[in-house]
Amino acid sequence: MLPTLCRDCLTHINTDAEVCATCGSARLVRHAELDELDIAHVDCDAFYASVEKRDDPSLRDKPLIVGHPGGRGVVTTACYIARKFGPRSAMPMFKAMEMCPDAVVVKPNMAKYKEVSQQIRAIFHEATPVIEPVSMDEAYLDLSAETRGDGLTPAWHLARISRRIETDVGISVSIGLSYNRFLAKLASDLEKPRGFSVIPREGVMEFLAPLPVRKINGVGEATAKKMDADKIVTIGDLQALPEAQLVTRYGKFGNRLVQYARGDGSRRITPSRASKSISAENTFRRDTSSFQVLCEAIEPMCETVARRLDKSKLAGGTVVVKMKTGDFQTLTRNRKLANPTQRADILYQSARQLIEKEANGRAFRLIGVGVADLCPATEADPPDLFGGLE
Ligand code: TTP
Ligand code: MG
Repeated sequence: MLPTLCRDCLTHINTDAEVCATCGSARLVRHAELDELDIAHVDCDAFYASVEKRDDPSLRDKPLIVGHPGGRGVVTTACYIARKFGPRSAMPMFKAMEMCPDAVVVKPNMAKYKEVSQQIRAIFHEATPVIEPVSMDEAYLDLSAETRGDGLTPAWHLARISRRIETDVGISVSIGLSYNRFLAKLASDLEKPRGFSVIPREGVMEFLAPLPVRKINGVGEATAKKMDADKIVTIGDLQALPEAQLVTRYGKFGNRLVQYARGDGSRRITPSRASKSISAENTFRRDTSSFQVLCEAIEPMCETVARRLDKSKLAGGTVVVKMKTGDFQTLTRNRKLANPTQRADILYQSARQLIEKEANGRAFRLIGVGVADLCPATEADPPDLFGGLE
């Protein structure tokens, strides 16, 4: 019996049945390696168009193109109904309209897509802190046990993400699950829309062999043309060529192509640094100007921040102190650390120095400590700094 998960009710199924005994759904993911694979890529389906359809249900069953109509405009995206007639992203609008004259055209609304993107990211964060957004509508997720710290499987989290995005945000995503980034990204594109594809370790070269080389992330139009000329059409064609030949012809990318063709690639997911911070703060019962009281207040906050960093497998590269004066002015002071840290004592020492400069007799009603410039915990607190004792 192969590990199987129902994508609709999130039940792990212990039979070979074709439908879920709990909810009757046939949307099952079944694979021998399902519970071992932990690197995922999630990509929204026809992102801009899906958001527009969500907000105007009269568009739901119509071919929809998002872009600036007329003139020299190009298609930003086409919904899956319109795609049947040929329109694609980056195609001149006039050409798309020739192919699909009945298409409804809606202008892009970037502010709205950005908001949706943030909502989606918050849903990813419920599964793992190790998320690397690639663009507004796609991200890599590291769902290895060390990053999650719960007993649930990566596939369960992914099915839940997909279900939550459908119910709470109102659009759909496609999921790729594998053991490295390259394969996860490739997988998410295999069954669009509403897909959930798994690329296993076992037999990976055979799996990849029939796929077109254009499926490889990084093979753009120019490289694809060059490959056409070299009669490299499928990943199998790449597998058959000697590495030296590919390197001579495609430079450094040739090495990567060789790796990809074998199913090798990086697993490293780097959480976005700028978009997140972790902090704690407290309002005093009575305003205080005492440096000592301020420092005593931040000590437990540094512990809290350190604990949350540890739990999220992240480290902070910059310490941030926030202070609000009795007359409601907010001061924010930053200090970049020599190395990203997870340690409460290092946070405390830096925060203390920042506070010292501000505690010049003014009374404060609130103080907070946080970290920004987040990065993976593996980059934190190099042990040699502490004589190998840490
Ligand atoms: P994509 O994920 O490439 O495309 P998509 O989400 O529309 O469709 P798919 O189901 O194939 O993933 O890009 C995300 C959004 O980025 C897309 O909705 C519109 C925008 N975009 C452009 O503005 N120009 C482009 O050339 C592309 C490719 C995308
Ligand atoms: Mg997309």
